[in-house]
Amino acid sequence: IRELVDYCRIKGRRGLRRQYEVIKMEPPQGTFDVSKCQNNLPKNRYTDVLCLDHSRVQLANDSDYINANFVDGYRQKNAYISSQGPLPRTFLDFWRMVWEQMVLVVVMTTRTVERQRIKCGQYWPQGGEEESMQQFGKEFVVINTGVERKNEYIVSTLLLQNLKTEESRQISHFQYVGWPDYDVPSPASSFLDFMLHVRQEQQARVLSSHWTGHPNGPPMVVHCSAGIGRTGTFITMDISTRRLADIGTVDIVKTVRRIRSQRAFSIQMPEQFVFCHLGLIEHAQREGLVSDVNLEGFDDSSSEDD
Ligand code: PTR
Ligand code: PTR
Repeated sequence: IRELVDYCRIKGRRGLRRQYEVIKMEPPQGTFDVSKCQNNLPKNRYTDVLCLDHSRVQLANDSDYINANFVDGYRQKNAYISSQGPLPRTFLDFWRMVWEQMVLVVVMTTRTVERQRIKCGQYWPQGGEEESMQQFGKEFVVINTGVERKNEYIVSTLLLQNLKTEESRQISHFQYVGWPDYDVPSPASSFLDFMLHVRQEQQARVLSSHWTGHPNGPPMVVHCSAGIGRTGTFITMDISTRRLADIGTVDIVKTVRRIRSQRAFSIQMPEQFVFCHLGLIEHAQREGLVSDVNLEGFDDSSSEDD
């Protein structure tokens, strides 16, 4: 982690931003054919944010398309599903995906409305004085059985009932509300609390479920509006902190490239890439892995070029 601090100090904010621009220029490897099918176009929230075919999540239906990709985690295949914020016409598909992939935790890093624009549909019941139950087609009923408000995020416990099989499952829904699009979460400490809480909850849910696969459990769904900027940042941080805990080092560039190879365009803004570095350093400080961090000159415009 010392190396990361030194690296950041030498590169400076400008150097990191430039490094991100290099990554951003690399064209995605793969095709987007299914996303572009005439029938599927209305299922994409943004015409310029499509799914790579090779890693997309397929629904069990005849019409199997949803704008979501599997993304590998730290030593865990398909640890995440990165998806766009559901559209009203894809709410049912979203819950089908959650059911079929046995998802236990949903992470949402956007508000439904930001700057007077709709960023994501209200696909789950908010509970409390809002509504506590929603039905999706003839297939699912979702009941909000409890809401816990934290500093910058809200945790809801949802009961997902499958009307066809008459089974039901509990799911935790985490919504981070302090993270505007094209931006970074602030303060970083609240984001770190959020990320660690999500991780803890996933562990707890896995232990109390009948899951028999990878010890870290089924994929966690992570979405924002487009499912690339904030979602990519969350996943980069989650992978990097796990790696740091395991082997004591991080490789943010490699991690971002790998995520982008499965969910194209992940991490949208230079500042989100910078945040991955600064957030990790803050995490390491909180964990007592490093002290007296010196980032003097980080913001100087005269920082060394790449
Ligand atoms: N067409 C939009 C744009 O170009 O801005 C797509 C877009 C929207 C991309 C939101 C990223 C966005 O941010 P996030 O992935 O964090 O929701
Ligand atoms: N998403 C674009 C990109 O990263 O290429 C940039 C962009 C940023 C586009 C903001 C649109 C934006 O504004 P609004 O949120 O109002 O759509």
